[in-house]
Amino acid sequence: RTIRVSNGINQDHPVGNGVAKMTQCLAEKSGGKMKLRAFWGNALGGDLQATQALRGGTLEMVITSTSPLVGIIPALGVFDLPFLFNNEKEADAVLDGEFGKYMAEKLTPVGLVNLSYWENGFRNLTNSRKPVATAADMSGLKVRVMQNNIFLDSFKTLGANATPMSFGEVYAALETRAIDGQENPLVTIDTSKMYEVQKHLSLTRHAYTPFLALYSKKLYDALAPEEQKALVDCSIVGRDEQRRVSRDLTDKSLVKLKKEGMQVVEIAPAELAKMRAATAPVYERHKATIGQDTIDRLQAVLKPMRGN
Ligand code: KDG
Repeated sequence: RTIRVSNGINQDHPVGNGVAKMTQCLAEKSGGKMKLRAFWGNALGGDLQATQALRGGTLEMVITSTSPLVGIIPALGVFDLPFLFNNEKEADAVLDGEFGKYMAEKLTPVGLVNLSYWENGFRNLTNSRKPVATAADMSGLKVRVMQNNIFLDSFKTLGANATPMSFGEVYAALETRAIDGQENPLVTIDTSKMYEVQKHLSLTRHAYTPFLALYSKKLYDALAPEEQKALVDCSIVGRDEQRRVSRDLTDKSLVKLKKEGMQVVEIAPAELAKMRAATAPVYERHKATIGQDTIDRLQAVLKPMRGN
């Protein structure tokens, strides 16, 4: 079985490491009968388009951010809430535990099986016009965000001119100055070579996006139980490798971005606190769409970890 996997970034992104590890695992478990064939750089379409293909049963897998899928599963918007996670430990505890299972159960009714959660990561702002050290500095900046109302609301609240766009269009829009900036994890800014068209980097870590390792439910249900188990088990082997490489590469990507000439601004803690406070109302405005139960269950995981 050749399992086609769609993704929007390039093979040298940590997702490439995860896919390689998952492929090796599947070959071992299936005696070479199951393998992944990855299509990089949105070759099979953007995240939302590929996900719709899974639902139709015309594509096996996509590794996608949760953010573009909120039109299908509104509860996924919980992961777009600004400054939700403080660190990867919190993200892993939420995603790999009961809450992750609870969210995965919302995907099967819409034709999607989430094999495991991989890591897109903590997102940072880049732009071509000026250093951004405060929310006030964002005023007037035309910033691309994922096609997602919570990201739109968060960046408008911070004072930016937020513009929704699929990931595949971002590099060209930055190059032609149709937009001034965008926001993504450092490993994506690095492996998508955004340093070629972006001068300024602000280490905002304003959101943590998970990746969903999704399989078409139509196609998954047609597999033998041992094939299904191999996919889930090997997606977890891939996940652990992908997160390891992503966290190892993050610091190296920052060094590289500086070497490539990006001016890096560390946001002062007092300024980050102001950004958190400014975007706190975003939670209130979107909780009905996300669902109070979803928010409560996520907070129930975080509270004990934070000693409150
Ligand atoms: O397929 C995954 C990519 O599209 C991912 O990088 C999405 O973070 C993303 C963005 O900014 O659209």
